[in-house]
Amino acid sequence: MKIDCTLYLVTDSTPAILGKNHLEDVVRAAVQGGVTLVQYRDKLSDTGDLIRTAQSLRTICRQHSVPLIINDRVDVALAMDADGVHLGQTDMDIITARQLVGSKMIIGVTVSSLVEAVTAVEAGADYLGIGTVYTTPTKKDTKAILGTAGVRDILDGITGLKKVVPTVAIGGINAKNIQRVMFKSQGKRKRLDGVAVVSAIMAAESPKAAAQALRRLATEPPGFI
Ligand code: TZP
Ligand code: MG
Repeated sequence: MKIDCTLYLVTDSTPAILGKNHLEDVVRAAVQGGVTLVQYRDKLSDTGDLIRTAQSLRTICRQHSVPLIINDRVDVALAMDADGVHLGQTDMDIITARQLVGSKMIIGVTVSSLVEAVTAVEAGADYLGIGTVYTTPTKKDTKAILGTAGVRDILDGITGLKKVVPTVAIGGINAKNIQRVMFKSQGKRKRLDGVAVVSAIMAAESPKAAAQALRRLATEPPGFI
């Protein structure tokens, strides 16, 4: 499956982000607004609820041909036939996950250093989430704050690898800074394929309008940065 990472929505079901909204409604609005990839990230629900919610998100995503990726849980991804699974550095290792999910399922990996990025690509990751770019209340246990320069260093470091995988940046990205993150460095060097956001869409008054605006900003060359 071709992965379009331009605007990657990572969900969050905690009251601080979702408020009184329903997860399904927010995801539906976000895909209507132009999100190209969705990750169901839920650290609280038990396995049965995870599978049920993932199934209903999959129905919504498939209506818009948007792949649904499951955070952390290879078993949940397999149980409801997700399009992919997203693994952090302390989750199941990529080689074991690949043996379990086969070649068709997307495996995405979070990396916060060049060593992690090279290791993930060589182990068979299909895309990389590079972060954390900026400090964010959404995830307080972040290992490193990279800034745009740190993201740039990782992108430069993986440019020469035999396998090229799409990359997204994550962490504190919003409508104000998205173009800085996406377009700060161009030229021949590999640049990001997109950005991943949680609160910029999930906590927006109108997730659809927020997704539309972010999609436009992620694709249009900036006026200035
Ligand atoms: N991984 C690194 S930062 C982050 C994750 C899941 C949370 C990003 O949330 P937000 O609200 O887009 O800053
Ligand atoms: Mg994880």
